[in-house]
Amino acid sequence: MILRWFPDGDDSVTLEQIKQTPGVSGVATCLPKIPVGDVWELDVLEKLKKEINDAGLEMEVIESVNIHEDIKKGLPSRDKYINNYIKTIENLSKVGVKVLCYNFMPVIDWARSDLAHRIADGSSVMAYRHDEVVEMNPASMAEVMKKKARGYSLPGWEPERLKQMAIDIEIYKNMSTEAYWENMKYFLDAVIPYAEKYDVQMAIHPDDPPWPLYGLPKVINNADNIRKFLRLNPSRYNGLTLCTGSLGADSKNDIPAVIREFSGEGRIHFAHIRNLKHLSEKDFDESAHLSECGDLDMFEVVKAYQDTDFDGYIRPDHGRMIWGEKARPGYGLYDRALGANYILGLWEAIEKMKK
Ligand SMILES: [Mn+2]
Repeated sequence: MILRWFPDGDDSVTLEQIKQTPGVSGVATCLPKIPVGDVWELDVLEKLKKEINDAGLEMEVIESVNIHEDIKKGLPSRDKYINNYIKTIENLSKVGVKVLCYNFMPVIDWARSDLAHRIADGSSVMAYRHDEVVEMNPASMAEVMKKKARGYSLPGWEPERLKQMAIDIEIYKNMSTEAYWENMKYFLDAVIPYAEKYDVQMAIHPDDPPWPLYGLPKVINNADNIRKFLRLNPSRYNGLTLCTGSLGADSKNDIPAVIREFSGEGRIHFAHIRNLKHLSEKDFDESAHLSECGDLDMFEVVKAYQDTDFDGYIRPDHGRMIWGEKARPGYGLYDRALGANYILGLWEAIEKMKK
């Protein structure tokens, strides 16, 4: 069990607090200041590892090393960025990283219409209202995201990414989904042999939300497409970050069944566990982790992992903002600590019931 943590003072949650959270042994972290496409140098990684290890925590998962848009667009310059990515994997391996979480979403990373939506119990959550998102354009959504981020950087909404947004969207509008899949395969076939060589498991995060926006392709969004993705490169090092909240935003996705299938095949390396409440087909509020607070049955989620002998990393995903905490949206300490211990409680109960 790990928690996501952001370095360089860009997180209200301290490593000391994470260390004191029962059952949590490490963090999933990142280096958002490094421009997308650049190599993550060894000395920077060693320094980060030392800070985390000195706090008594492990740094075995990186979330995320973002993919340069030229790779997704299939431009000739992609080879340079792919070589940089491979060099980063080598350096991550040298500091003991086991899992690399990334996503292959074009232009826009995850999207919400509100980052602090008040719900009935007085807490606030991240919310998605499809009509509002469609009415916005990516640039105005970027403004909304920035305004409501309480001064923290939002992963996936890095400033250098926003500048290119409008230009890139036009390029993707003229690209077929099949061409997009081919660009993904080109990346995987180049990178996965090195992931194997350096023993770093690649773990793609599903698209969030799991449906197309602004005419951009969304591809990691249901069981069929995940199967297609895993077949692009059959190595076990070509695996998944299975995010219950991202895939679960589409209520047609049977999350426990998806976990059973892909965890059973040893292809899930990192589990993101969170819950959400649907208001209509494409409108939802994120919720507390507890089954009764959302639409996902967390007992079935945890049981699916356990029945398939899952031995990868788990983290509670976004939490609500509760108890007056002021933190990066989705990444306060309190609700994620509750989520982590709820998941660990389910895990212990299911494990002992089996014996
Ligand atoms: Mn997630």
